[in-house]
Amino acid sequence: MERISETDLILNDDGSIYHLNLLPEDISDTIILVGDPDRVPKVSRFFDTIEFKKGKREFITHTGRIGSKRLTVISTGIGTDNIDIVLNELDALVNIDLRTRSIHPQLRSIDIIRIGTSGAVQPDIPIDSLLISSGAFGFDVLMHFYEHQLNEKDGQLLQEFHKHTTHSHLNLKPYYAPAGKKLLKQLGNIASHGITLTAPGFYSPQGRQVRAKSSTPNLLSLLSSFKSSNGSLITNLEMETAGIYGLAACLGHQALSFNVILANRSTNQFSNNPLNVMDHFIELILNTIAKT
Ligand code: R1P
Repeated sequence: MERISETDLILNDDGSIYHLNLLPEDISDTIILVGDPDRVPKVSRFFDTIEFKKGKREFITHTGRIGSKRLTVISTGIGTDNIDIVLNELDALVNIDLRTRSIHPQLRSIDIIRIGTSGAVQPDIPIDSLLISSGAFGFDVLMHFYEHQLNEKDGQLLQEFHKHTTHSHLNLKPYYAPAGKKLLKQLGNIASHGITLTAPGFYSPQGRQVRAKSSTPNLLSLLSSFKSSNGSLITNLEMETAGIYGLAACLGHQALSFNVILANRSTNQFSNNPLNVMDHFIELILNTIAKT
């Protein structure tokens, strides 16, 4: 039985996992991830009971129940660098015996569901709508540090997108990761589907121009003009989904990302009521999860 070292897997004095500050019993098999720590109580207020609350840094956790369904909501903060921490530490909580530092002989799979905000890149996607990522391209580098495989269809999609981006002078090697099939089937009928682009920043990496000059002023049109040979389009931009999908697949977990579309980058519209819109979709998604 291989023992994972103290520096590979860091634990706190109480035996909890380093950043999330959680013990295995603190989390359920269904995890809701949100970016904003203030969104955690906005999710858990729909729980019938809350049994557990803890936080460290940007990682706030509430666990409770809706009916008999046990749910955990955790904030990740912004970006796929944080996703690396959250996904690896969640997996350690379910698949590693933290006392012996050995991998459980029987691996468990958990459901990881993101509820985040996002900007659409196609002009016909309405603001204040909900969109499910059927898959995500990553412009960040996270998944280049992990071994991960794509099926032939997804591999071809990635190749087509990579070729498309070489038309710009962006010297990037994008990666692709699909949504978890089981979750897409269970929860996929409450919104339309699209391909998400996960960006490694908020401003120029998402085509915004404020003061710093962008190297790629045509980024939005480069993304919105991509059409795969089977007709798939890039629908929206955010900062976590590709990392969540890629690492969940590596670790044998299911992941699905819901994007609340607050902005349309093509028509330059922004939601008049972002908090109420988010509340509405949190309730819809939780009710759908509770029925599974
Ligand atoms: C940027 O403002 C943040 O908002 C989006 C992006 O992915 C990024 O994390 O998601 P959240 O609203 O879930 O944080």
